[in-house]
Amino acid sequence: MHIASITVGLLGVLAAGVSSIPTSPAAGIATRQATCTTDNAIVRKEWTAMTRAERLAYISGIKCLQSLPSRFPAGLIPAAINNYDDFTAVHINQSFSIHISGTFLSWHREMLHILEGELHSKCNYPVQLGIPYWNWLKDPLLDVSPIFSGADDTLGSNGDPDPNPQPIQLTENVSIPHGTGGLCVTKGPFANMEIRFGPFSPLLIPGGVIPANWTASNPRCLTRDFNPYISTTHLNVAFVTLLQASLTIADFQDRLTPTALGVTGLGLHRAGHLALGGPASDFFASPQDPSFFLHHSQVDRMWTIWQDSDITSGRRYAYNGTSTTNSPVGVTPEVNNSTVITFGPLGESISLGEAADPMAGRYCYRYE
Ligand SMILES: *[C@@H]1O[C@H](CO)[C@@H](O)[C@H](O)[C@H]1NC(C)=O
Ligand SMILES: *[C@@H]1O[C@H](CO)[C@@H](O)[C@H](O)[C@H]1NC(C)=O
Ligand SMILES: *[C@@H]1O[C@H](CO)[C@@H](O)[C@H](O)[C@H]1NC(C)=O
Ligand SMILES: *[C@@H]1O[C@H](CO)[C@@H](O)[C@H](O)[C@H]1NC(C)=O
Ligand SMILES: *[C@@H]1O[C@H](CO)[C@@H](O)[C@H](O)[C@H]1NC(C)=O
Ligand SMILES: *[C@@H]1O[C@H](CO)[C@@H](O)[C@H](O)[C@H]1NC(C)=O
Ligand SMILES: [Cu+2]
Repeated sequence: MHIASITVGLLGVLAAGVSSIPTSPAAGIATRQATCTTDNAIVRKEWTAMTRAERLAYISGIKCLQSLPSRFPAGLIPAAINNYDDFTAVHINQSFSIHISGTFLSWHREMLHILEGELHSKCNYPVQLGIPYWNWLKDPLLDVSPIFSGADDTLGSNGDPDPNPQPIQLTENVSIPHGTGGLCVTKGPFANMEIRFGPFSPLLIPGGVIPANWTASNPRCLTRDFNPYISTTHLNVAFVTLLQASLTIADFQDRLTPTALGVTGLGLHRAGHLALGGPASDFFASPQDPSFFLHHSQVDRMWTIWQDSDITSGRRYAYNGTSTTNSPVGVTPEVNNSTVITFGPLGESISLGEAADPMAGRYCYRYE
């Protein structure tokens, strides 16, 4: 299926009258896909390993997407005003198939790839540079964090402190201590950024149904609520070691996002979301916080490392679960290499098999 998009990309370049095909981003990516090597792969760097100029390019790339129009038909999704919002819209719409399911890792990998491609093709983001990642172990959620201090080359600060903080309810019977913020992000490039989707209560999750008014616009500021309890007790080296020691993809997925909260911890994927708080911890609408993509880049890095560590025993094409959240029996079939995942107006549909290898087929990126 990726052949079609390369053709369209080249035609687009030709139609635009660009004479030097090999230097255009679209043609460059097509060329790299044919012969992907360590040398020509897009490099996804840890945030602190990027130069200041690279960090600023990423920040302005996200702002660029926020300045471009939504790709949904006008009026269909009132909360989706811009191209960046489209990622949240597509994510919300598929919430109950792409989480705690057999499609989770593949779907989020492709979503990152689409964002990365749009940064390259529309927003002047350097073509050899990929989406950065948030190394949970290296960049804790502190006021001095290179990702979250609120300086001009960060993703913005914690939210301002809530004078009346309440415990955070995760399920009917499970709650966690409140964080140290809670109100609007007021420092850094995304200070007072407007978000419009949700908020959606986590108590909606067991019902498995997206609220009918999910497309409605509810403009407000981006908030965060950094949670030191979560980052120290759940987002730590012991859990990363346990994750990488997984012998099966079922265990690997379960250590990222366990179905049963509290039995084996929160899972690293869920803990990252909850450590940030605010919309970043919204099961449905989390891509609204730009840190979403750095967190998921780290999740994808974890998967990449695990896949690469034992390719002979089939980790590359290992799957477990169905296309429905919590993978209940008999609702949707067990996924396999041919299961198709979709991306609305953001991109073509692909099979899980096409999302299995960061260094082959439609992808050519590596983590550094
Ligand atoms: C939501 O997803 C379904 C398929 O799962 C699709 O048919 C529908 O068009 C999507 N809606 C929007 C608004 O993207
Ligand atoms: C929450 O606790 C109550 C009282 O113990 C129990 O009846 C209920 O089933 C629990 N809910 C869930 C989702 O486990
Ligand atoms: C959607 O409906 C719920 C339930 O009626 C309501 O609480 C919420 O404010 C509505 N959301 C928006 C964005 O209108
Ligand atoms: C997925 O993993 C679970 C738990 O290990 C297991 O019971 C189930 O059989 C697996 N499904 C497939 C298709 O391998
Ligand atoms: C993949 O799953 C689908 C749906 O259950 C099934 O029709 C198909 O035969 C499976 N393919 C393989 C190769 O097992
Ligand atoms: C899975 O699908 C990919 C892409 O279509 C293909 O390259 C690969 O050989 C398939 N692997 C298995 C084990 O079926
Ligand atoms: Cu998600």
